Amino acid sequence: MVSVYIGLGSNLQGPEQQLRSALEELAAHPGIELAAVSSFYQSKPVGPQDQPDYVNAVAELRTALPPEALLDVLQATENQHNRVRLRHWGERTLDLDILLYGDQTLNTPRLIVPHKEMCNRSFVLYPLAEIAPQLTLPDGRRLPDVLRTVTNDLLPLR
Ligand code: ROI
Repeated sequence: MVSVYIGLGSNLQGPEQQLRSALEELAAHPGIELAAVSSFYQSKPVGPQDQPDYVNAVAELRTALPPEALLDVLQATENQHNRVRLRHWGERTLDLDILLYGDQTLNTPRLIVPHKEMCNRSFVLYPLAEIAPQLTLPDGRRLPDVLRTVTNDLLPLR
């Protein structure tokens, strides 16, 4: 079993409910244990500003599924949510990104782990720190040190 951290994001079609039902679907998968879920946060869009704010969260999954099998499950879940993605870095119904897969580094045509942008994004780092405050990244950097390089511009949801 490995601990996997995933990022969840949505800014269309009831973002909060999109995240809640995605988490329920993942928890119901026989090969996945939902170990922790962060608070939900409202965040300003990274990318074009003429799109709704996002709701973001991070979850810890425990699984024996290999990375690409887990990716298949996440993509099937996105598709069940009638994922629409209107433009590059634009609005979307549901995004499920593998951020970290244990302490492994992966680089395949389908999957790059750690997620390329995670260390630049407040909407990933702050929810991640909430559920894994002492995490060390595969490159040896400690999460609290990375966190200090990024402004916390998130709003707790409600
Ligand atoms: N911006 C925010 N705030 N949250 C996201 O989840 C998100 N996802 C994306 C892009 C379009 C880059 N911007 C985002 O994919």
